Amino acid sequence: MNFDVLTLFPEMFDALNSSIIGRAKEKNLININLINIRDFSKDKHKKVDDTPYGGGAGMVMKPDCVYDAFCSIENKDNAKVIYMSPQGKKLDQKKVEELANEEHLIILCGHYEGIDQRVIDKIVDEEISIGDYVLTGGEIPAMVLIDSVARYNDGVIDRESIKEESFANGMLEYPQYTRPEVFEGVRVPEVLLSGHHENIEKWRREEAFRITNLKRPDLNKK
Ligand code: 4GX
Repeated sequence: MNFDVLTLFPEMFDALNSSIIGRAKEKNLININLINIRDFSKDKHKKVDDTPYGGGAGMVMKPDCVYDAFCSIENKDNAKVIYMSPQGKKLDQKKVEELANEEHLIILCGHYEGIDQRVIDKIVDEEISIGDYVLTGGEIPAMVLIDSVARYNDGVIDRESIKEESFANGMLEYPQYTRPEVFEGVRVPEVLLSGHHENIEKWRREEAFRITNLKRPDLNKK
C-alpha cells in the first residue's frame, strides 16, 4: 500500500521508522513518500504561508504551494486524498478498515490556521479528524491514520486475524500476563497456568465482556 504525505514538516514522520511500521517499510509492505510543501514555494524566501484575508490572527498555508506539491505526485488517478482536520469525520476502526482497502492514500497535513479553502475544495476527497481536540498541525493525526491503516496490510503484524482483535469485534481486549508467576505478591490468574485451552478461552471471553462493560459500556451497547 502507498501513502503520499504532503507536509511542511517531513522530519516529524521519522517516528514511523521505528517498531512495527519501521519494519513494514523495510520489507516494502507499505511505502510512505513524504513531500515537503516548502519545496514548491516560488518565493525567494521559501514562503509557504500568508496572513488571512479579512484579518485575524495566525497564518494560512498558500494554495499554490500545496497544489503544486500535490501535482508532483505521480500515478494518482486511483488515489484517495485525505485532509486531516478537526472538522472531518471522526476516525474509528470501521473507517480504518475501509481505508485499508485503498491501494493509494494521499494525506494532506495543515499547520498554523489551516490551508486556503480553495485548494482543499479542489483536491480533497475526504476530511478526517482523530478526535475532538485541537493540535498544532495535521502531522500527528496523519501518523495515527497511517499506523492504524498500515496494520491491516498483509505481513505487517504477526497475528492470526486482525479481525478478531479489540474494536473489530466491538469489544475491548482481555488482560494479558507474562512471567513471573508472582509479581509483588500478586499471582497470575490460575486458569492461565492450567493448560486447559477451553477454560482459558472462556475466561478470556468473559473478561473481555466484563472489562468492556466496566470501561466502555457504550461499545457493548453497539
Ligand atoms: N484531527 N489539526 C489541522 C490545521 C487546521 C486549522 C483549522 C482546519 C482548520 C486535527 C485533529 C487537528 C490541527 C490538524 C489544526 N485545519 N486534525 N490543523 N484533531 O487538530 O485531525
